Amino acid sequence: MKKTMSAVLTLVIGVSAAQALTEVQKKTDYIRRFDKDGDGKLNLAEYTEMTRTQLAEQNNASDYKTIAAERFKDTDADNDGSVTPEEIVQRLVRLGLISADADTGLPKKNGQ
Ligand SMILES: [Ca+2]
Repeated sequence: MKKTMSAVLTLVIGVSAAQALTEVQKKTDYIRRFDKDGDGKLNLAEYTEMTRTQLAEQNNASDYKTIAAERFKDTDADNDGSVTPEEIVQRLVRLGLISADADTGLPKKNGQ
């Protein structure tokens, strides 16, 4: 998993500040907790569980399935039915929810 983590950080933040690196790293670690089958990405069930947990932490868990489905669709950039940590982090950066060096231009996915 370390190799993938490194690739994620390199792709997502480029030469950005250490603070952004820490933020992306923390988020990626958090996302990986929900990868129950260990394939390196989240399917809808795994993503839904992550969303349910996040909303529960925010005391807003009533409609987590709808919210998860909407977010999952927005996150799954290549429409393959699973979302990678890269796709999740890129969405969060796009929405301004975490910081990264957006000026370098973010890749659409980790293709290599
Ligand atoms: Ca998975």
